[in-house]
Amino acid sequence: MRKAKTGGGWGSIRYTLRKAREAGGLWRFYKALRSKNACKTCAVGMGGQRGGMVNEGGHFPEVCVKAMQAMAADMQGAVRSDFFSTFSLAQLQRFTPLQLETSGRLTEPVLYKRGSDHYRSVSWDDALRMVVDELKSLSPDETFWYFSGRSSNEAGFLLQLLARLYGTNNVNNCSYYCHQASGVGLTTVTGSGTATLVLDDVAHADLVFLIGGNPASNHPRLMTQLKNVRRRGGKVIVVNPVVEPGLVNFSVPSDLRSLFFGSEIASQYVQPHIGGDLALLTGIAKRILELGAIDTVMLEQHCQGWPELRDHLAALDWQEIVRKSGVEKSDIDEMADTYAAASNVVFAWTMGITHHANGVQNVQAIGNLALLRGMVGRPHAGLLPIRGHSNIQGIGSVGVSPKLKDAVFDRLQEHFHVELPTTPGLDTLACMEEADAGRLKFGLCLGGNLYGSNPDANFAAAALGKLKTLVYLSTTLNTGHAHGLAERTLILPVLARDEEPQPTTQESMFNFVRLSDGGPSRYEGPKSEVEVIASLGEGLFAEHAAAPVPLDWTQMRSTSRIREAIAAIVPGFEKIADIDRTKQEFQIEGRTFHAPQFATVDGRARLHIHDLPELIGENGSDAASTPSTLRLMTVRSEGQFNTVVYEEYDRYRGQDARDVILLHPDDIARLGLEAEQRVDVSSSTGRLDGILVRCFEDIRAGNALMYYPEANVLVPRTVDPASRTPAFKNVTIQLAPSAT
Ligand SMILES: Nc1nc2c(c(=O)[nH]1)N[C@H]1C(S)=C(S)[C@@H](COP(=O)(O)OP(=O)(O)OC[C@H]3O[C@@H](n4cnc5c(=O)[nH]c(N)nc54)[C@H](O)[C@@H]3O)O[C@H]1N2
Ligand SMILES: Nc1nc2c(c(=O)[nH]1)N[C@H]1C(S)=C(S)[C@@H](COP(=O)(O)OP(=O)(O)OC[C@H]3O[C@@H](n4cnc5c(=O)[nH]c(N)nc54)[C@H](O)[C@@H]3O)O[C@H]1N2
Ligand SMILES: [Mo]
Repeated sequence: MRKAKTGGGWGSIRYTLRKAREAGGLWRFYKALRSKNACKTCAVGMGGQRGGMVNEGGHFPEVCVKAMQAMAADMQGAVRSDFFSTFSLAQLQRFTPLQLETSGRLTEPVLYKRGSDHYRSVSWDDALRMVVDELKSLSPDETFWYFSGRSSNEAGFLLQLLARLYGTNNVNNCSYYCHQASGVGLTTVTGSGTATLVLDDVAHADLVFLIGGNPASNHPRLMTQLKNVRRRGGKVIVVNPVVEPGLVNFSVPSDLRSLFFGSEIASQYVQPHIGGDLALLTGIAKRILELGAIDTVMLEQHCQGWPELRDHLAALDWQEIVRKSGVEKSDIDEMADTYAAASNVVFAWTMGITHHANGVQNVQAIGNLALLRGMVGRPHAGLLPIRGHSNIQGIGSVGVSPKLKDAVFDRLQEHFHVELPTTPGLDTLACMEEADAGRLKFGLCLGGNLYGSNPDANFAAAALGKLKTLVYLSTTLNTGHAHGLAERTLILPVLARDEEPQPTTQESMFNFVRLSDGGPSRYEGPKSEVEVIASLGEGLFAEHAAAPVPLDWTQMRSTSRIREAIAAIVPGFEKIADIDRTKQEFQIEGRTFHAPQFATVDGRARLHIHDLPELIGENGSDAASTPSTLRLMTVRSEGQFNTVVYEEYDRYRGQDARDVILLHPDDIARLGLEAEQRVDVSSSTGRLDGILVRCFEDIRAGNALMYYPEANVLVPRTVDPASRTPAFKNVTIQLAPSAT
């Protein structure tokens, strides 16, 4: 398959027309996309009260093939009424993620009991009673509650409240497999865990560092901003072991000049080794210090730790930096020169930074670099973690984490006159490990695919299999509904955001809260997430003599009542109380730093010092390392959304299959392999046989690329100790020719 020469462009437009046909016609599809609902895909922030395809700066049209994919999937038609009686579990297990996703929207609760061949339908009443009875029979810390990032603030808030009032803090979300390192890292830098800037700041940047992300596929709307930076005469430095075609050139479909002629994106493209970022970022910082291009007022008056960082940088050895980053000194110098000459600099990053055993340190090193030149704490510059799911940030803000912020904890108790548990809650991987140890009995997942997103897929299936009861609130089927089933697994069908009967809210990665109107339900059967949760609350607490709770769960069926509670409880969310009446979407107070006054106790930002880690597999840093060791990253293709694979091919990287490993021609030769040959890939955790070797010049030699989620069999449960984020991007692997 030929690799795309540019990202976006006519390919995206052709794709749009195809998706529109699938969704029942162009006009119906356009109306759905333009409805006043926050976009369902990533967290760049689109839609809401200004209508779909409008960004936070009010710009229209913002087109994105991913939004179309997600919308077409929600409009695809209901699952056939005989689907679950026709296909046995064994057959579902052989379905690809695409076949599961396109089986149709779920419309009735279904139950699988171990020993039987099929899921069977159950009534809503029976399903809800089953969950309530099970919870009543367990002790709260035998349960866990996992949240994906597509649900609303209202559903997120209500479910975490339910879990805590029930008595457990085992409340967590997919962020622990995603941007947790950003949240923890940023908090140690600015005192606040999210982006320090707003969209308008990006619109004034003259330099963007884009580190460890592939927004051409995963955040296409951000590409417009990058194109604009270049058009204004600014620069974009991309740091990525892989040359992603869409980051070299991208045709923004909504811009005619860009559509016809393409837009150059990267002005400098730097390819470190996987895991080389900390050394590289530290190297740029050292060079900035050597150039004297530092903001002394910022460092001396508004930061803690400057003398220590200055001495540390000065003492570092260039050879060590070059060796541990894999980047030549001349390239580091060029990056530093560009940085020193720029006035408004934005640092943006994604999973190439967080999916490492030193993810938090990576984020801190980005913080250091930005603070060195005073690029945090003023307009038109700052730190920008490019978030994943459309409402993952909101879910975290409203309390979906094992430990609540002190203010939220206190106000929750006060507001509802309740006492919340103080036992420590488990993060996502810890829940899996406790389940595996047989200490958890029950899990409830508000969306997502906990099985498919986990490292060590075989372990994940075994761990979930030890639960007595697993409950999914889902819109469509995914691999988690076929693998890793508990003794009893229940799937409850829910409405998508734009089918909600009442308004809901979402938060973008720029800390902007949007109002979604909802809309008519497309199918008979699914219920709104809030309704399901409130029903569980009514059942669980109504006659729960042991723990009488004064909260009226029937009132909690109203999203506006829930918003009143969020406004009273979550700092910065006061304006959410009457957002459905005012229609005033808003920026959350206290998170954007346009002045050098930070959210730390003394108002100063923090600088951090790190030892530079060895690249894995080199210098004996890793027990498994041999001359044939490679570093493996597991990433998304152009045609997938997390564990949901919409297309088997990857248009940008020119791949027509997913059971492939992309290797640099030098590595293919070094290992005595040939392109198109099948190999067995093994790691300390697992093995995948019969994987096709693909010659891929765009990857830095010494590193390999495979697709998530299939490659999760190989990913060990190694986590960043500071954030508990797994090292999905840095796996030591060995290859051997397949026997057949
Ligand atoms: N279409 C679509 N959009 C999505 C998603 C999706 O699956 N599909 N997922 C959403 C979610 S939840 C998230 S978190 C984001 C994910 O968005 P990304 O983080 O862009 O997604 P990944 O495919 O994981 O790609 C990470 C990039 O990091 C690079 N990389 C790997 N290892 C390293 C390293 O050590 N250093 C550096 N500097 N780079 C490295 C890879 O080459 C790749 O280009 O996208 C969100 N948006
Ligand atoms: N190897 C490897 N593993 C990874 C990653 C990686 O890069 N490499 N990335 C990690 C990252 S960044 C993330 S965020 C996780 C993803 O982890 P998750 O968020 O758990 O997984 P998704 O695949 O996004 O979940 C998709 C499912 O959500 C359901 N869904 C969709 N819309 C809705 C809705 O409106 N409401 C409800 N209730 N359900 C809905 C559908 O059933 C769909 O099948 O995976 C992580 N795992
Ligand atoms: Mo994510």
